Amino acid sequence: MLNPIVFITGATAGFGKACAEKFASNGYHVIITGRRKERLNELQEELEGRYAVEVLPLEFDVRDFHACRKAINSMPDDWKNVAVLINNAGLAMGFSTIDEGDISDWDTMIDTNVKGLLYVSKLVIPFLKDTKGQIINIGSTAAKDVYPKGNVYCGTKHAVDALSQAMRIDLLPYGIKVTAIHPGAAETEFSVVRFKGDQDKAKHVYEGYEPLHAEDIAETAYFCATRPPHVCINDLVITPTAQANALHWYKQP
Ligand code: NDP
Ligand code: 8X3
Repeated sequence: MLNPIVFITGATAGFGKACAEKFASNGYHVIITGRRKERLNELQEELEGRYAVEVLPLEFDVRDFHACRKAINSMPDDWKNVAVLINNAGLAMGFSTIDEGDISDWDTMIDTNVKGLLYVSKLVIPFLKDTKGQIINIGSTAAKDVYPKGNVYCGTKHAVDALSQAMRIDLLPYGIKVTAIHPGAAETEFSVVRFKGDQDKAKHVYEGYEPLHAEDIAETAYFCATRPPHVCINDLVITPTAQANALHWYKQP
């Protein structure tokens, strides 16, 4: 496989799916992962039909280390030549003050956003050592500021920020670049998941301004992945123009 390979977690929707499209359209072979097998198969068909690249779908839950290991170990050797890992799978679950938070929502966020990112990184870093590759972690503006009712989600994204810094230090000897991209509000399935299927509440998040589109983040990830070997973009915050940070907005009434 002569073309570079990108490994994207959470490619069944939102940023991950847009990254798969962006990298495939630029000649990357793409490993797409997520729990929804049908969506993975559809995306594989779509991308292979449209671009001269190969797509490897891997169905697994990032919260389950054994499942991560089984899926990643099952990859044919050709596919282990990973140049870029995009740790994107993640979610917010629930929106309440800390005293009213739901324990299982907390577990879901911590297990997915923090432990899942660590599990996949642990398994893919050996490949990146061989390719002198790059890790792109998707954080959030919630990694930089804490907002009311954001508590545990913000905690997990602050952890992604810290882990990105830690990876950058520890992986220096291997020439592995580590980039963290911290998006503000983007209209994906994110809020539908956070509000547990309540479409009205989800829609309300994006009213009165133009949110980011998933493609904006995909473009940014692709830019970061295509800098010359001596350049590493460490940390980027990208918001809608109407959003200054996790707390300050200008919304039209
Ligand atoms: P989406 O809900 O649209 O997509 C989330 C993706 O993550 C899906 O492909 C989903 O796949 C995958 N995923 C979730 N849980 C798991 C799991 N346990 N195992 C494997 N895959 C999982 O959200 P976004 O695209 O918006 O979010 C992507 C990342 O960006 C997340 O880390 C999020 O926190 C972050 N982010 C989002 C922002 C936004 O406003 N949208 C802003 C800042 C950061 P499946 O369900 O098939 O498993
Ligand atoms: C997602 C954006 O503002 O809901 O990370 O935290 S926000």
